[in-house]
Amino acid sequence: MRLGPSILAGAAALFALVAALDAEMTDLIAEAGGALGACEGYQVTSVNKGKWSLEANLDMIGSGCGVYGPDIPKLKLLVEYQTDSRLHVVIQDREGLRYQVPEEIFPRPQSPPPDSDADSLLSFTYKTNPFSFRVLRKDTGEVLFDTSGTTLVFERQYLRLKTWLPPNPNLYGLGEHTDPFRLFNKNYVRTFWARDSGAVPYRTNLYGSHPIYFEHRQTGTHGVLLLSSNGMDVKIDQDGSGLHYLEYNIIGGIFDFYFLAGPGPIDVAKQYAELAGTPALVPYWSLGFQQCRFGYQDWFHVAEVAYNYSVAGIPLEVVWSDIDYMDFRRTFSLDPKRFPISCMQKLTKYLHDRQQRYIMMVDPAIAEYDYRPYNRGIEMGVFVKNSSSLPFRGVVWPGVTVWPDWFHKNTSAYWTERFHEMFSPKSGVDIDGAWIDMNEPASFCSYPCVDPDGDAKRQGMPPRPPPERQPPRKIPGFPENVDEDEEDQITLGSLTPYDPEADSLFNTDKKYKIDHTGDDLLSPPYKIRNRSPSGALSHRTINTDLQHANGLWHYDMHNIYGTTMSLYTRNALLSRRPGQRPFVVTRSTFAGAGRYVAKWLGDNVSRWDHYRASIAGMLNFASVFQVPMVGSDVCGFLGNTNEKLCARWATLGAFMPFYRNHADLGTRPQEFYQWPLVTSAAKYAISVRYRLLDYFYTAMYKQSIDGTPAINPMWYLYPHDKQAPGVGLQYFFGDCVLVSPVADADSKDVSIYLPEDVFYEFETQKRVQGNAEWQRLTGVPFDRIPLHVRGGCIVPLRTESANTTTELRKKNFELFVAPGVDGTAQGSLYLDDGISLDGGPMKAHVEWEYSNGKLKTSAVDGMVGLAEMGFEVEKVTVLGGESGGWDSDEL
Ligand SMILES: *[C@@H]1O[C@H](CO)[C@@H](O)[C@H](O)[C@H]1NC(C)=O
Ligand SMILES: *[C@@H]1O[C@H](CO)[C@@H](O)[C@H](O)[C@H]1NC(C)=O
Ligand SMILES: *[C@@H]1O[C@H](CO)[C@@H](O)[C@H](O)[C@H]1NC(C)=O
Ligand SMILES: *[C@@H]1O[C@H](CO)[C@@H](O)[C@H](O)[C@H]1NC(C)=O
Ligand SMILES: CC(=O)N[C@H]1CO[C@H](CO)[C@@H](O)[C@@H]1O
Repeated sequence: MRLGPSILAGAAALFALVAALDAEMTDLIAEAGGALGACEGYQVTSVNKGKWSLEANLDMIGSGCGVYGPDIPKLKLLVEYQTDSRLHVVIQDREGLRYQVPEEIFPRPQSPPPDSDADSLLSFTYKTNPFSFRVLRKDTGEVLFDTSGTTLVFERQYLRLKTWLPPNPNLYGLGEHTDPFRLFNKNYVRTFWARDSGAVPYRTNLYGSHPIYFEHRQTGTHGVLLLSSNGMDVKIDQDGSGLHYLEYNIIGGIFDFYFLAGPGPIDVAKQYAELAGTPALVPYWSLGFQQCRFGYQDWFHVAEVAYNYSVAGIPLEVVWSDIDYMDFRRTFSLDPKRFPISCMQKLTKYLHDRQQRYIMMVDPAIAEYDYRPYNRGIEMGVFVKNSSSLPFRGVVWPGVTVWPDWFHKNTSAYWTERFHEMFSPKSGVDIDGAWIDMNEPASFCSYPCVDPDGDAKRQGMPPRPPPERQPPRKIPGFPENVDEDEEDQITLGSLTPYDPEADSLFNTDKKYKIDHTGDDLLSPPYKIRNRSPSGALSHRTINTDLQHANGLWHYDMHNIYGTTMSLYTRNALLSRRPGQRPFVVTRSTFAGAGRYVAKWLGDNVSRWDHYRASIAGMLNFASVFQVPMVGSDVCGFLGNTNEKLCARWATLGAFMPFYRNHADLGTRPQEFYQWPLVTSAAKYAISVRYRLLDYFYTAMYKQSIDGTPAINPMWYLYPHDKQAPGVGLQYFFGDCVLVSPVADADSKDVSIYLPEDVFYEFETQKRVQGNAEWQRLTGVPFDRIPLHVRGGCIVPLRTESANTTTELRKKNFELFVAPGVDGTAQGSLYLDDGISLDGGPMKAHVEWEYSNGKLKTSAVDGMVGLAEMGFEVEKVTVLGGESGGWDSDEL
């Protein structure tokens, strides 16, 4: 959730804002070019070569150019061949006093020197005067990265480095953004600065920072990570002679590059996972369908949604509460009238008895108010402090707030204690997962935030409580109404004591020494294109000149605040239910966040272009950033959705990893049961999804093991296809099921691209020959989505769907065998208990191979077969019949 309250005023105002900001975005690139031309760069003055590494001193040529503040005259270059496919290149100050992304948040890979007969796929070459370098493919000499176009600029608050790109480069990644999956390669700037960014114009900065790109060529794919959390602009353009380039413009830190050799796209994905960390495997239930809304105003409302879903016969796995449940919007509190603890306990029991789950939102900002979460924070000293050593004050939903400093020694214990108290299964609300929002961190206080009290008042924070609670409704099966006047609170007496020593990772006295003497941390000379009215870095977040308890400055680590919160929240959930996989969904992420969290794409608008943009968003996170548990607010968040859009989105969302319908306060209700067409779309899509759920869970499992993507863009599976790199609206769910959503408003037609391969329509099982051409599908009903099974695949399915994943897990299996061009097919299935961190005592992993009309089954080493888990394959269908077409009763 969302923008400031003024935005809630209406969609019209919102779109006007978007248009105005768009208009400003014209001349992106030209500026300061002349002055930078005078920078002479650095020269190599000494070199020290090891077997697998190289160290060199770089000294500034001349007296420097001082374009955006003082230059740093003495640098150090470090080059390491870390594995056969990974090259590490660092350019930093010789003293080592500059900020680098802390190890705690991005653990560096252990890199034993490659053994003597290992060989690197990459090679590094450099020029000494002025210094520049290239990274090449060793076997072919193909240049992948080449900084010779401009001199290196390394100033205290501005770093520049540029690489040449091939003609019309295929670039992906560099998020978070809402632009096409294949990035623009002209007149394009990607800005990295986490901000609360609901419904923002395209081409602007969003909630998260993932400074990794994949570049795909017919000769191979490679990846480049610039490990930096500093604010930056990455400019992608063509120079006067038509040569493409990519240029980093960073306002601090160092150059810390990792080059990943591929050569296939999936190789690069796995190499990135090896570097950034493989994603946490999510609980099986979290793949079920979920419903949320800002505006479920009391506990009856929540229960009624769950009840109405079952009346409509639409499976619902999880129901969510947005900030409505809080007392005056204060994090870690319950509205005593609308969400009293005794009722919340009845609600969670009701849901759990029906095999359903409950998730609640948690914001990082803590209200400055006399209640335990604030008082404990003061006692434990955990809030971010200003230069007077007093908590920095800003404004969020509850009015004036302060923020946890994740790098304070006590914060992990503080945060876990909050979860123990508020969400204790015995005396609190027994949630099943946590939703963390506003963690860029967002503030409603406009920079400079000199009068937070006044600012809060002017914006009406906290908002008046909603109108009196509706009279309690009778919900069959739901506990009888409780005493209307009951105003109870969570009692703190019966807490399980929490042992803060249990998670000691950040519980250290480690202090960083970063030299920022003389730097302007609020308003650095180079202005990144932060999309805020004033452009100021600290606008609507906390001030960038604040120092965290471990000595790091917010200026440098702003972009990792949300990921640090993610890690703490995961730990807090782990300590509530030890041994069980936590489920945390976040808004702000940094490189490597997939190790802890799932991600929803933030505050989109109920519009067809946002429906389309959700595909690129998902592909970025799942296939490039290694945050595979990702999805959009199905049917759209801001503004009113409509029946056709919601029906299409219900079917599209079903083929994204994280599947949740969510709407904004004051918008029309959009639960899937609200319209017959949407009900039909949801029933169909959920039943297909659920039947495929173990197939997809297997894909998520593989990604958690070695980074093999669970969602694949077309070009990952067809890297030599010439058109695949530009296919942005079709993708593979797992690596076998091609999803080709109808993309245009109110249309029943879609052009789909099929590479040269065999496919089978999922519904009709009809064989379709792809011939590297676009085909027009017509008359796709609004409650259907075109799906194809790729030839060469064996897809395991549950024999039927179910109302919850608990019931689903009792069903048997059947196989779809989709013979490939050569008549063979393969597939696999992984099964475990779906909830334990280690998968539980018994795990099955089965592989199938089909050739010459015969099916062979084997169990993967160390795992059991299906029979041992109590399942069998009831039916095997070899796809390729001739009948079919869409349902004739068109909707
Ligand atoms: C549930 O269904 C009833 C009956 O159609 C309706 O009156 C009520 O508004 C619905 N509640 C919600 C939360 O959708
Ligand atoms: C799903 O079905 C099971 C078994 O019939 C039942 O116990 C459970 O209450 C149902 N849950 C929902 C949400 O309908
Ligand atoms: C940590 O919290 C304790 C109270 O629980 C407090 O006494 C101590 O000073 C805090 N530590 C720091 C470094 O603020
Ligand atoms: C620090 O914050 C306190 C409020 O917690 C405020 O009174 C004080 O003026 C602030 N100091 C500075 C230097 O901004
Ligand atoms: C801020 C924003 O626009 N967020 C999301 C809204 O729409 C698309 C599609 O759902 C997402 O990709 C955006 O990230």
